[in-house]
Amino acid sequence: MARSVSAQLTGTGRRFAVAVARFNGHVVEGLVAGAIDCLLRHGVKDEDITIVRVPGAWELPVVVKKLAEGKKHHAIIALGCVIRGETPHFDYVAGECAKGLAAVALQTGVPVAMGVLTTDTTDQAIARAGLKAGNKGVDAAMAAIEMAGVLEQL
Ligand code: INI
Repeated sequence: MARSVSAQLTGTGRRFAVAVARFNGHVVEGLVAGAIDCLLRHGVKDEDITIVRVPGAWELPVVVKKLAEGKKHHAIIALGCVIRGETPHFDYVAGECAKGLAAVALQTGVPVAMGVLTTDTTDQAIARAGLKAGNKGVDAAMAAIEMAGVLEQL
């Protein structure tokens, strides 16, 4: 019979880091609240969560890399918000952030959950940070919990 690998959605006994971009903080703090609440409700202890704040989404990859290389966390959650309407260099900031986060996960083998909103408008961002369209911070935390469990089994 085929071997099937899938994870229980429990964070019990696991450690997570949350890297948070301060830019667009009014949106990002909704993502942080959602992610932390999700981790706690899935059994992660408060003292097993490390939160690191950086200026903007551009700075997330280097900090996530340092955290991943430290090998103290089972997964890392990156949270931020890049809004196209407010920046002519949206594509650079959002693109390099996403590429950098993906590269860190591949280079280190530590899962990095992508909780960086990239939207056209502030309203779209607010909607995805706990208002009308769910909370991308919760989604990222769930992905981090699942990936920690999957990797443990491989
Ligand atoms: N950083 C963001 O996280 N979101 C943005 O929308 C944004 N805009 O609009 O420019 C942004 N810029 C700052 C950038 O991430 C760096 O912090 C800055 O360039 C300093 O290196």
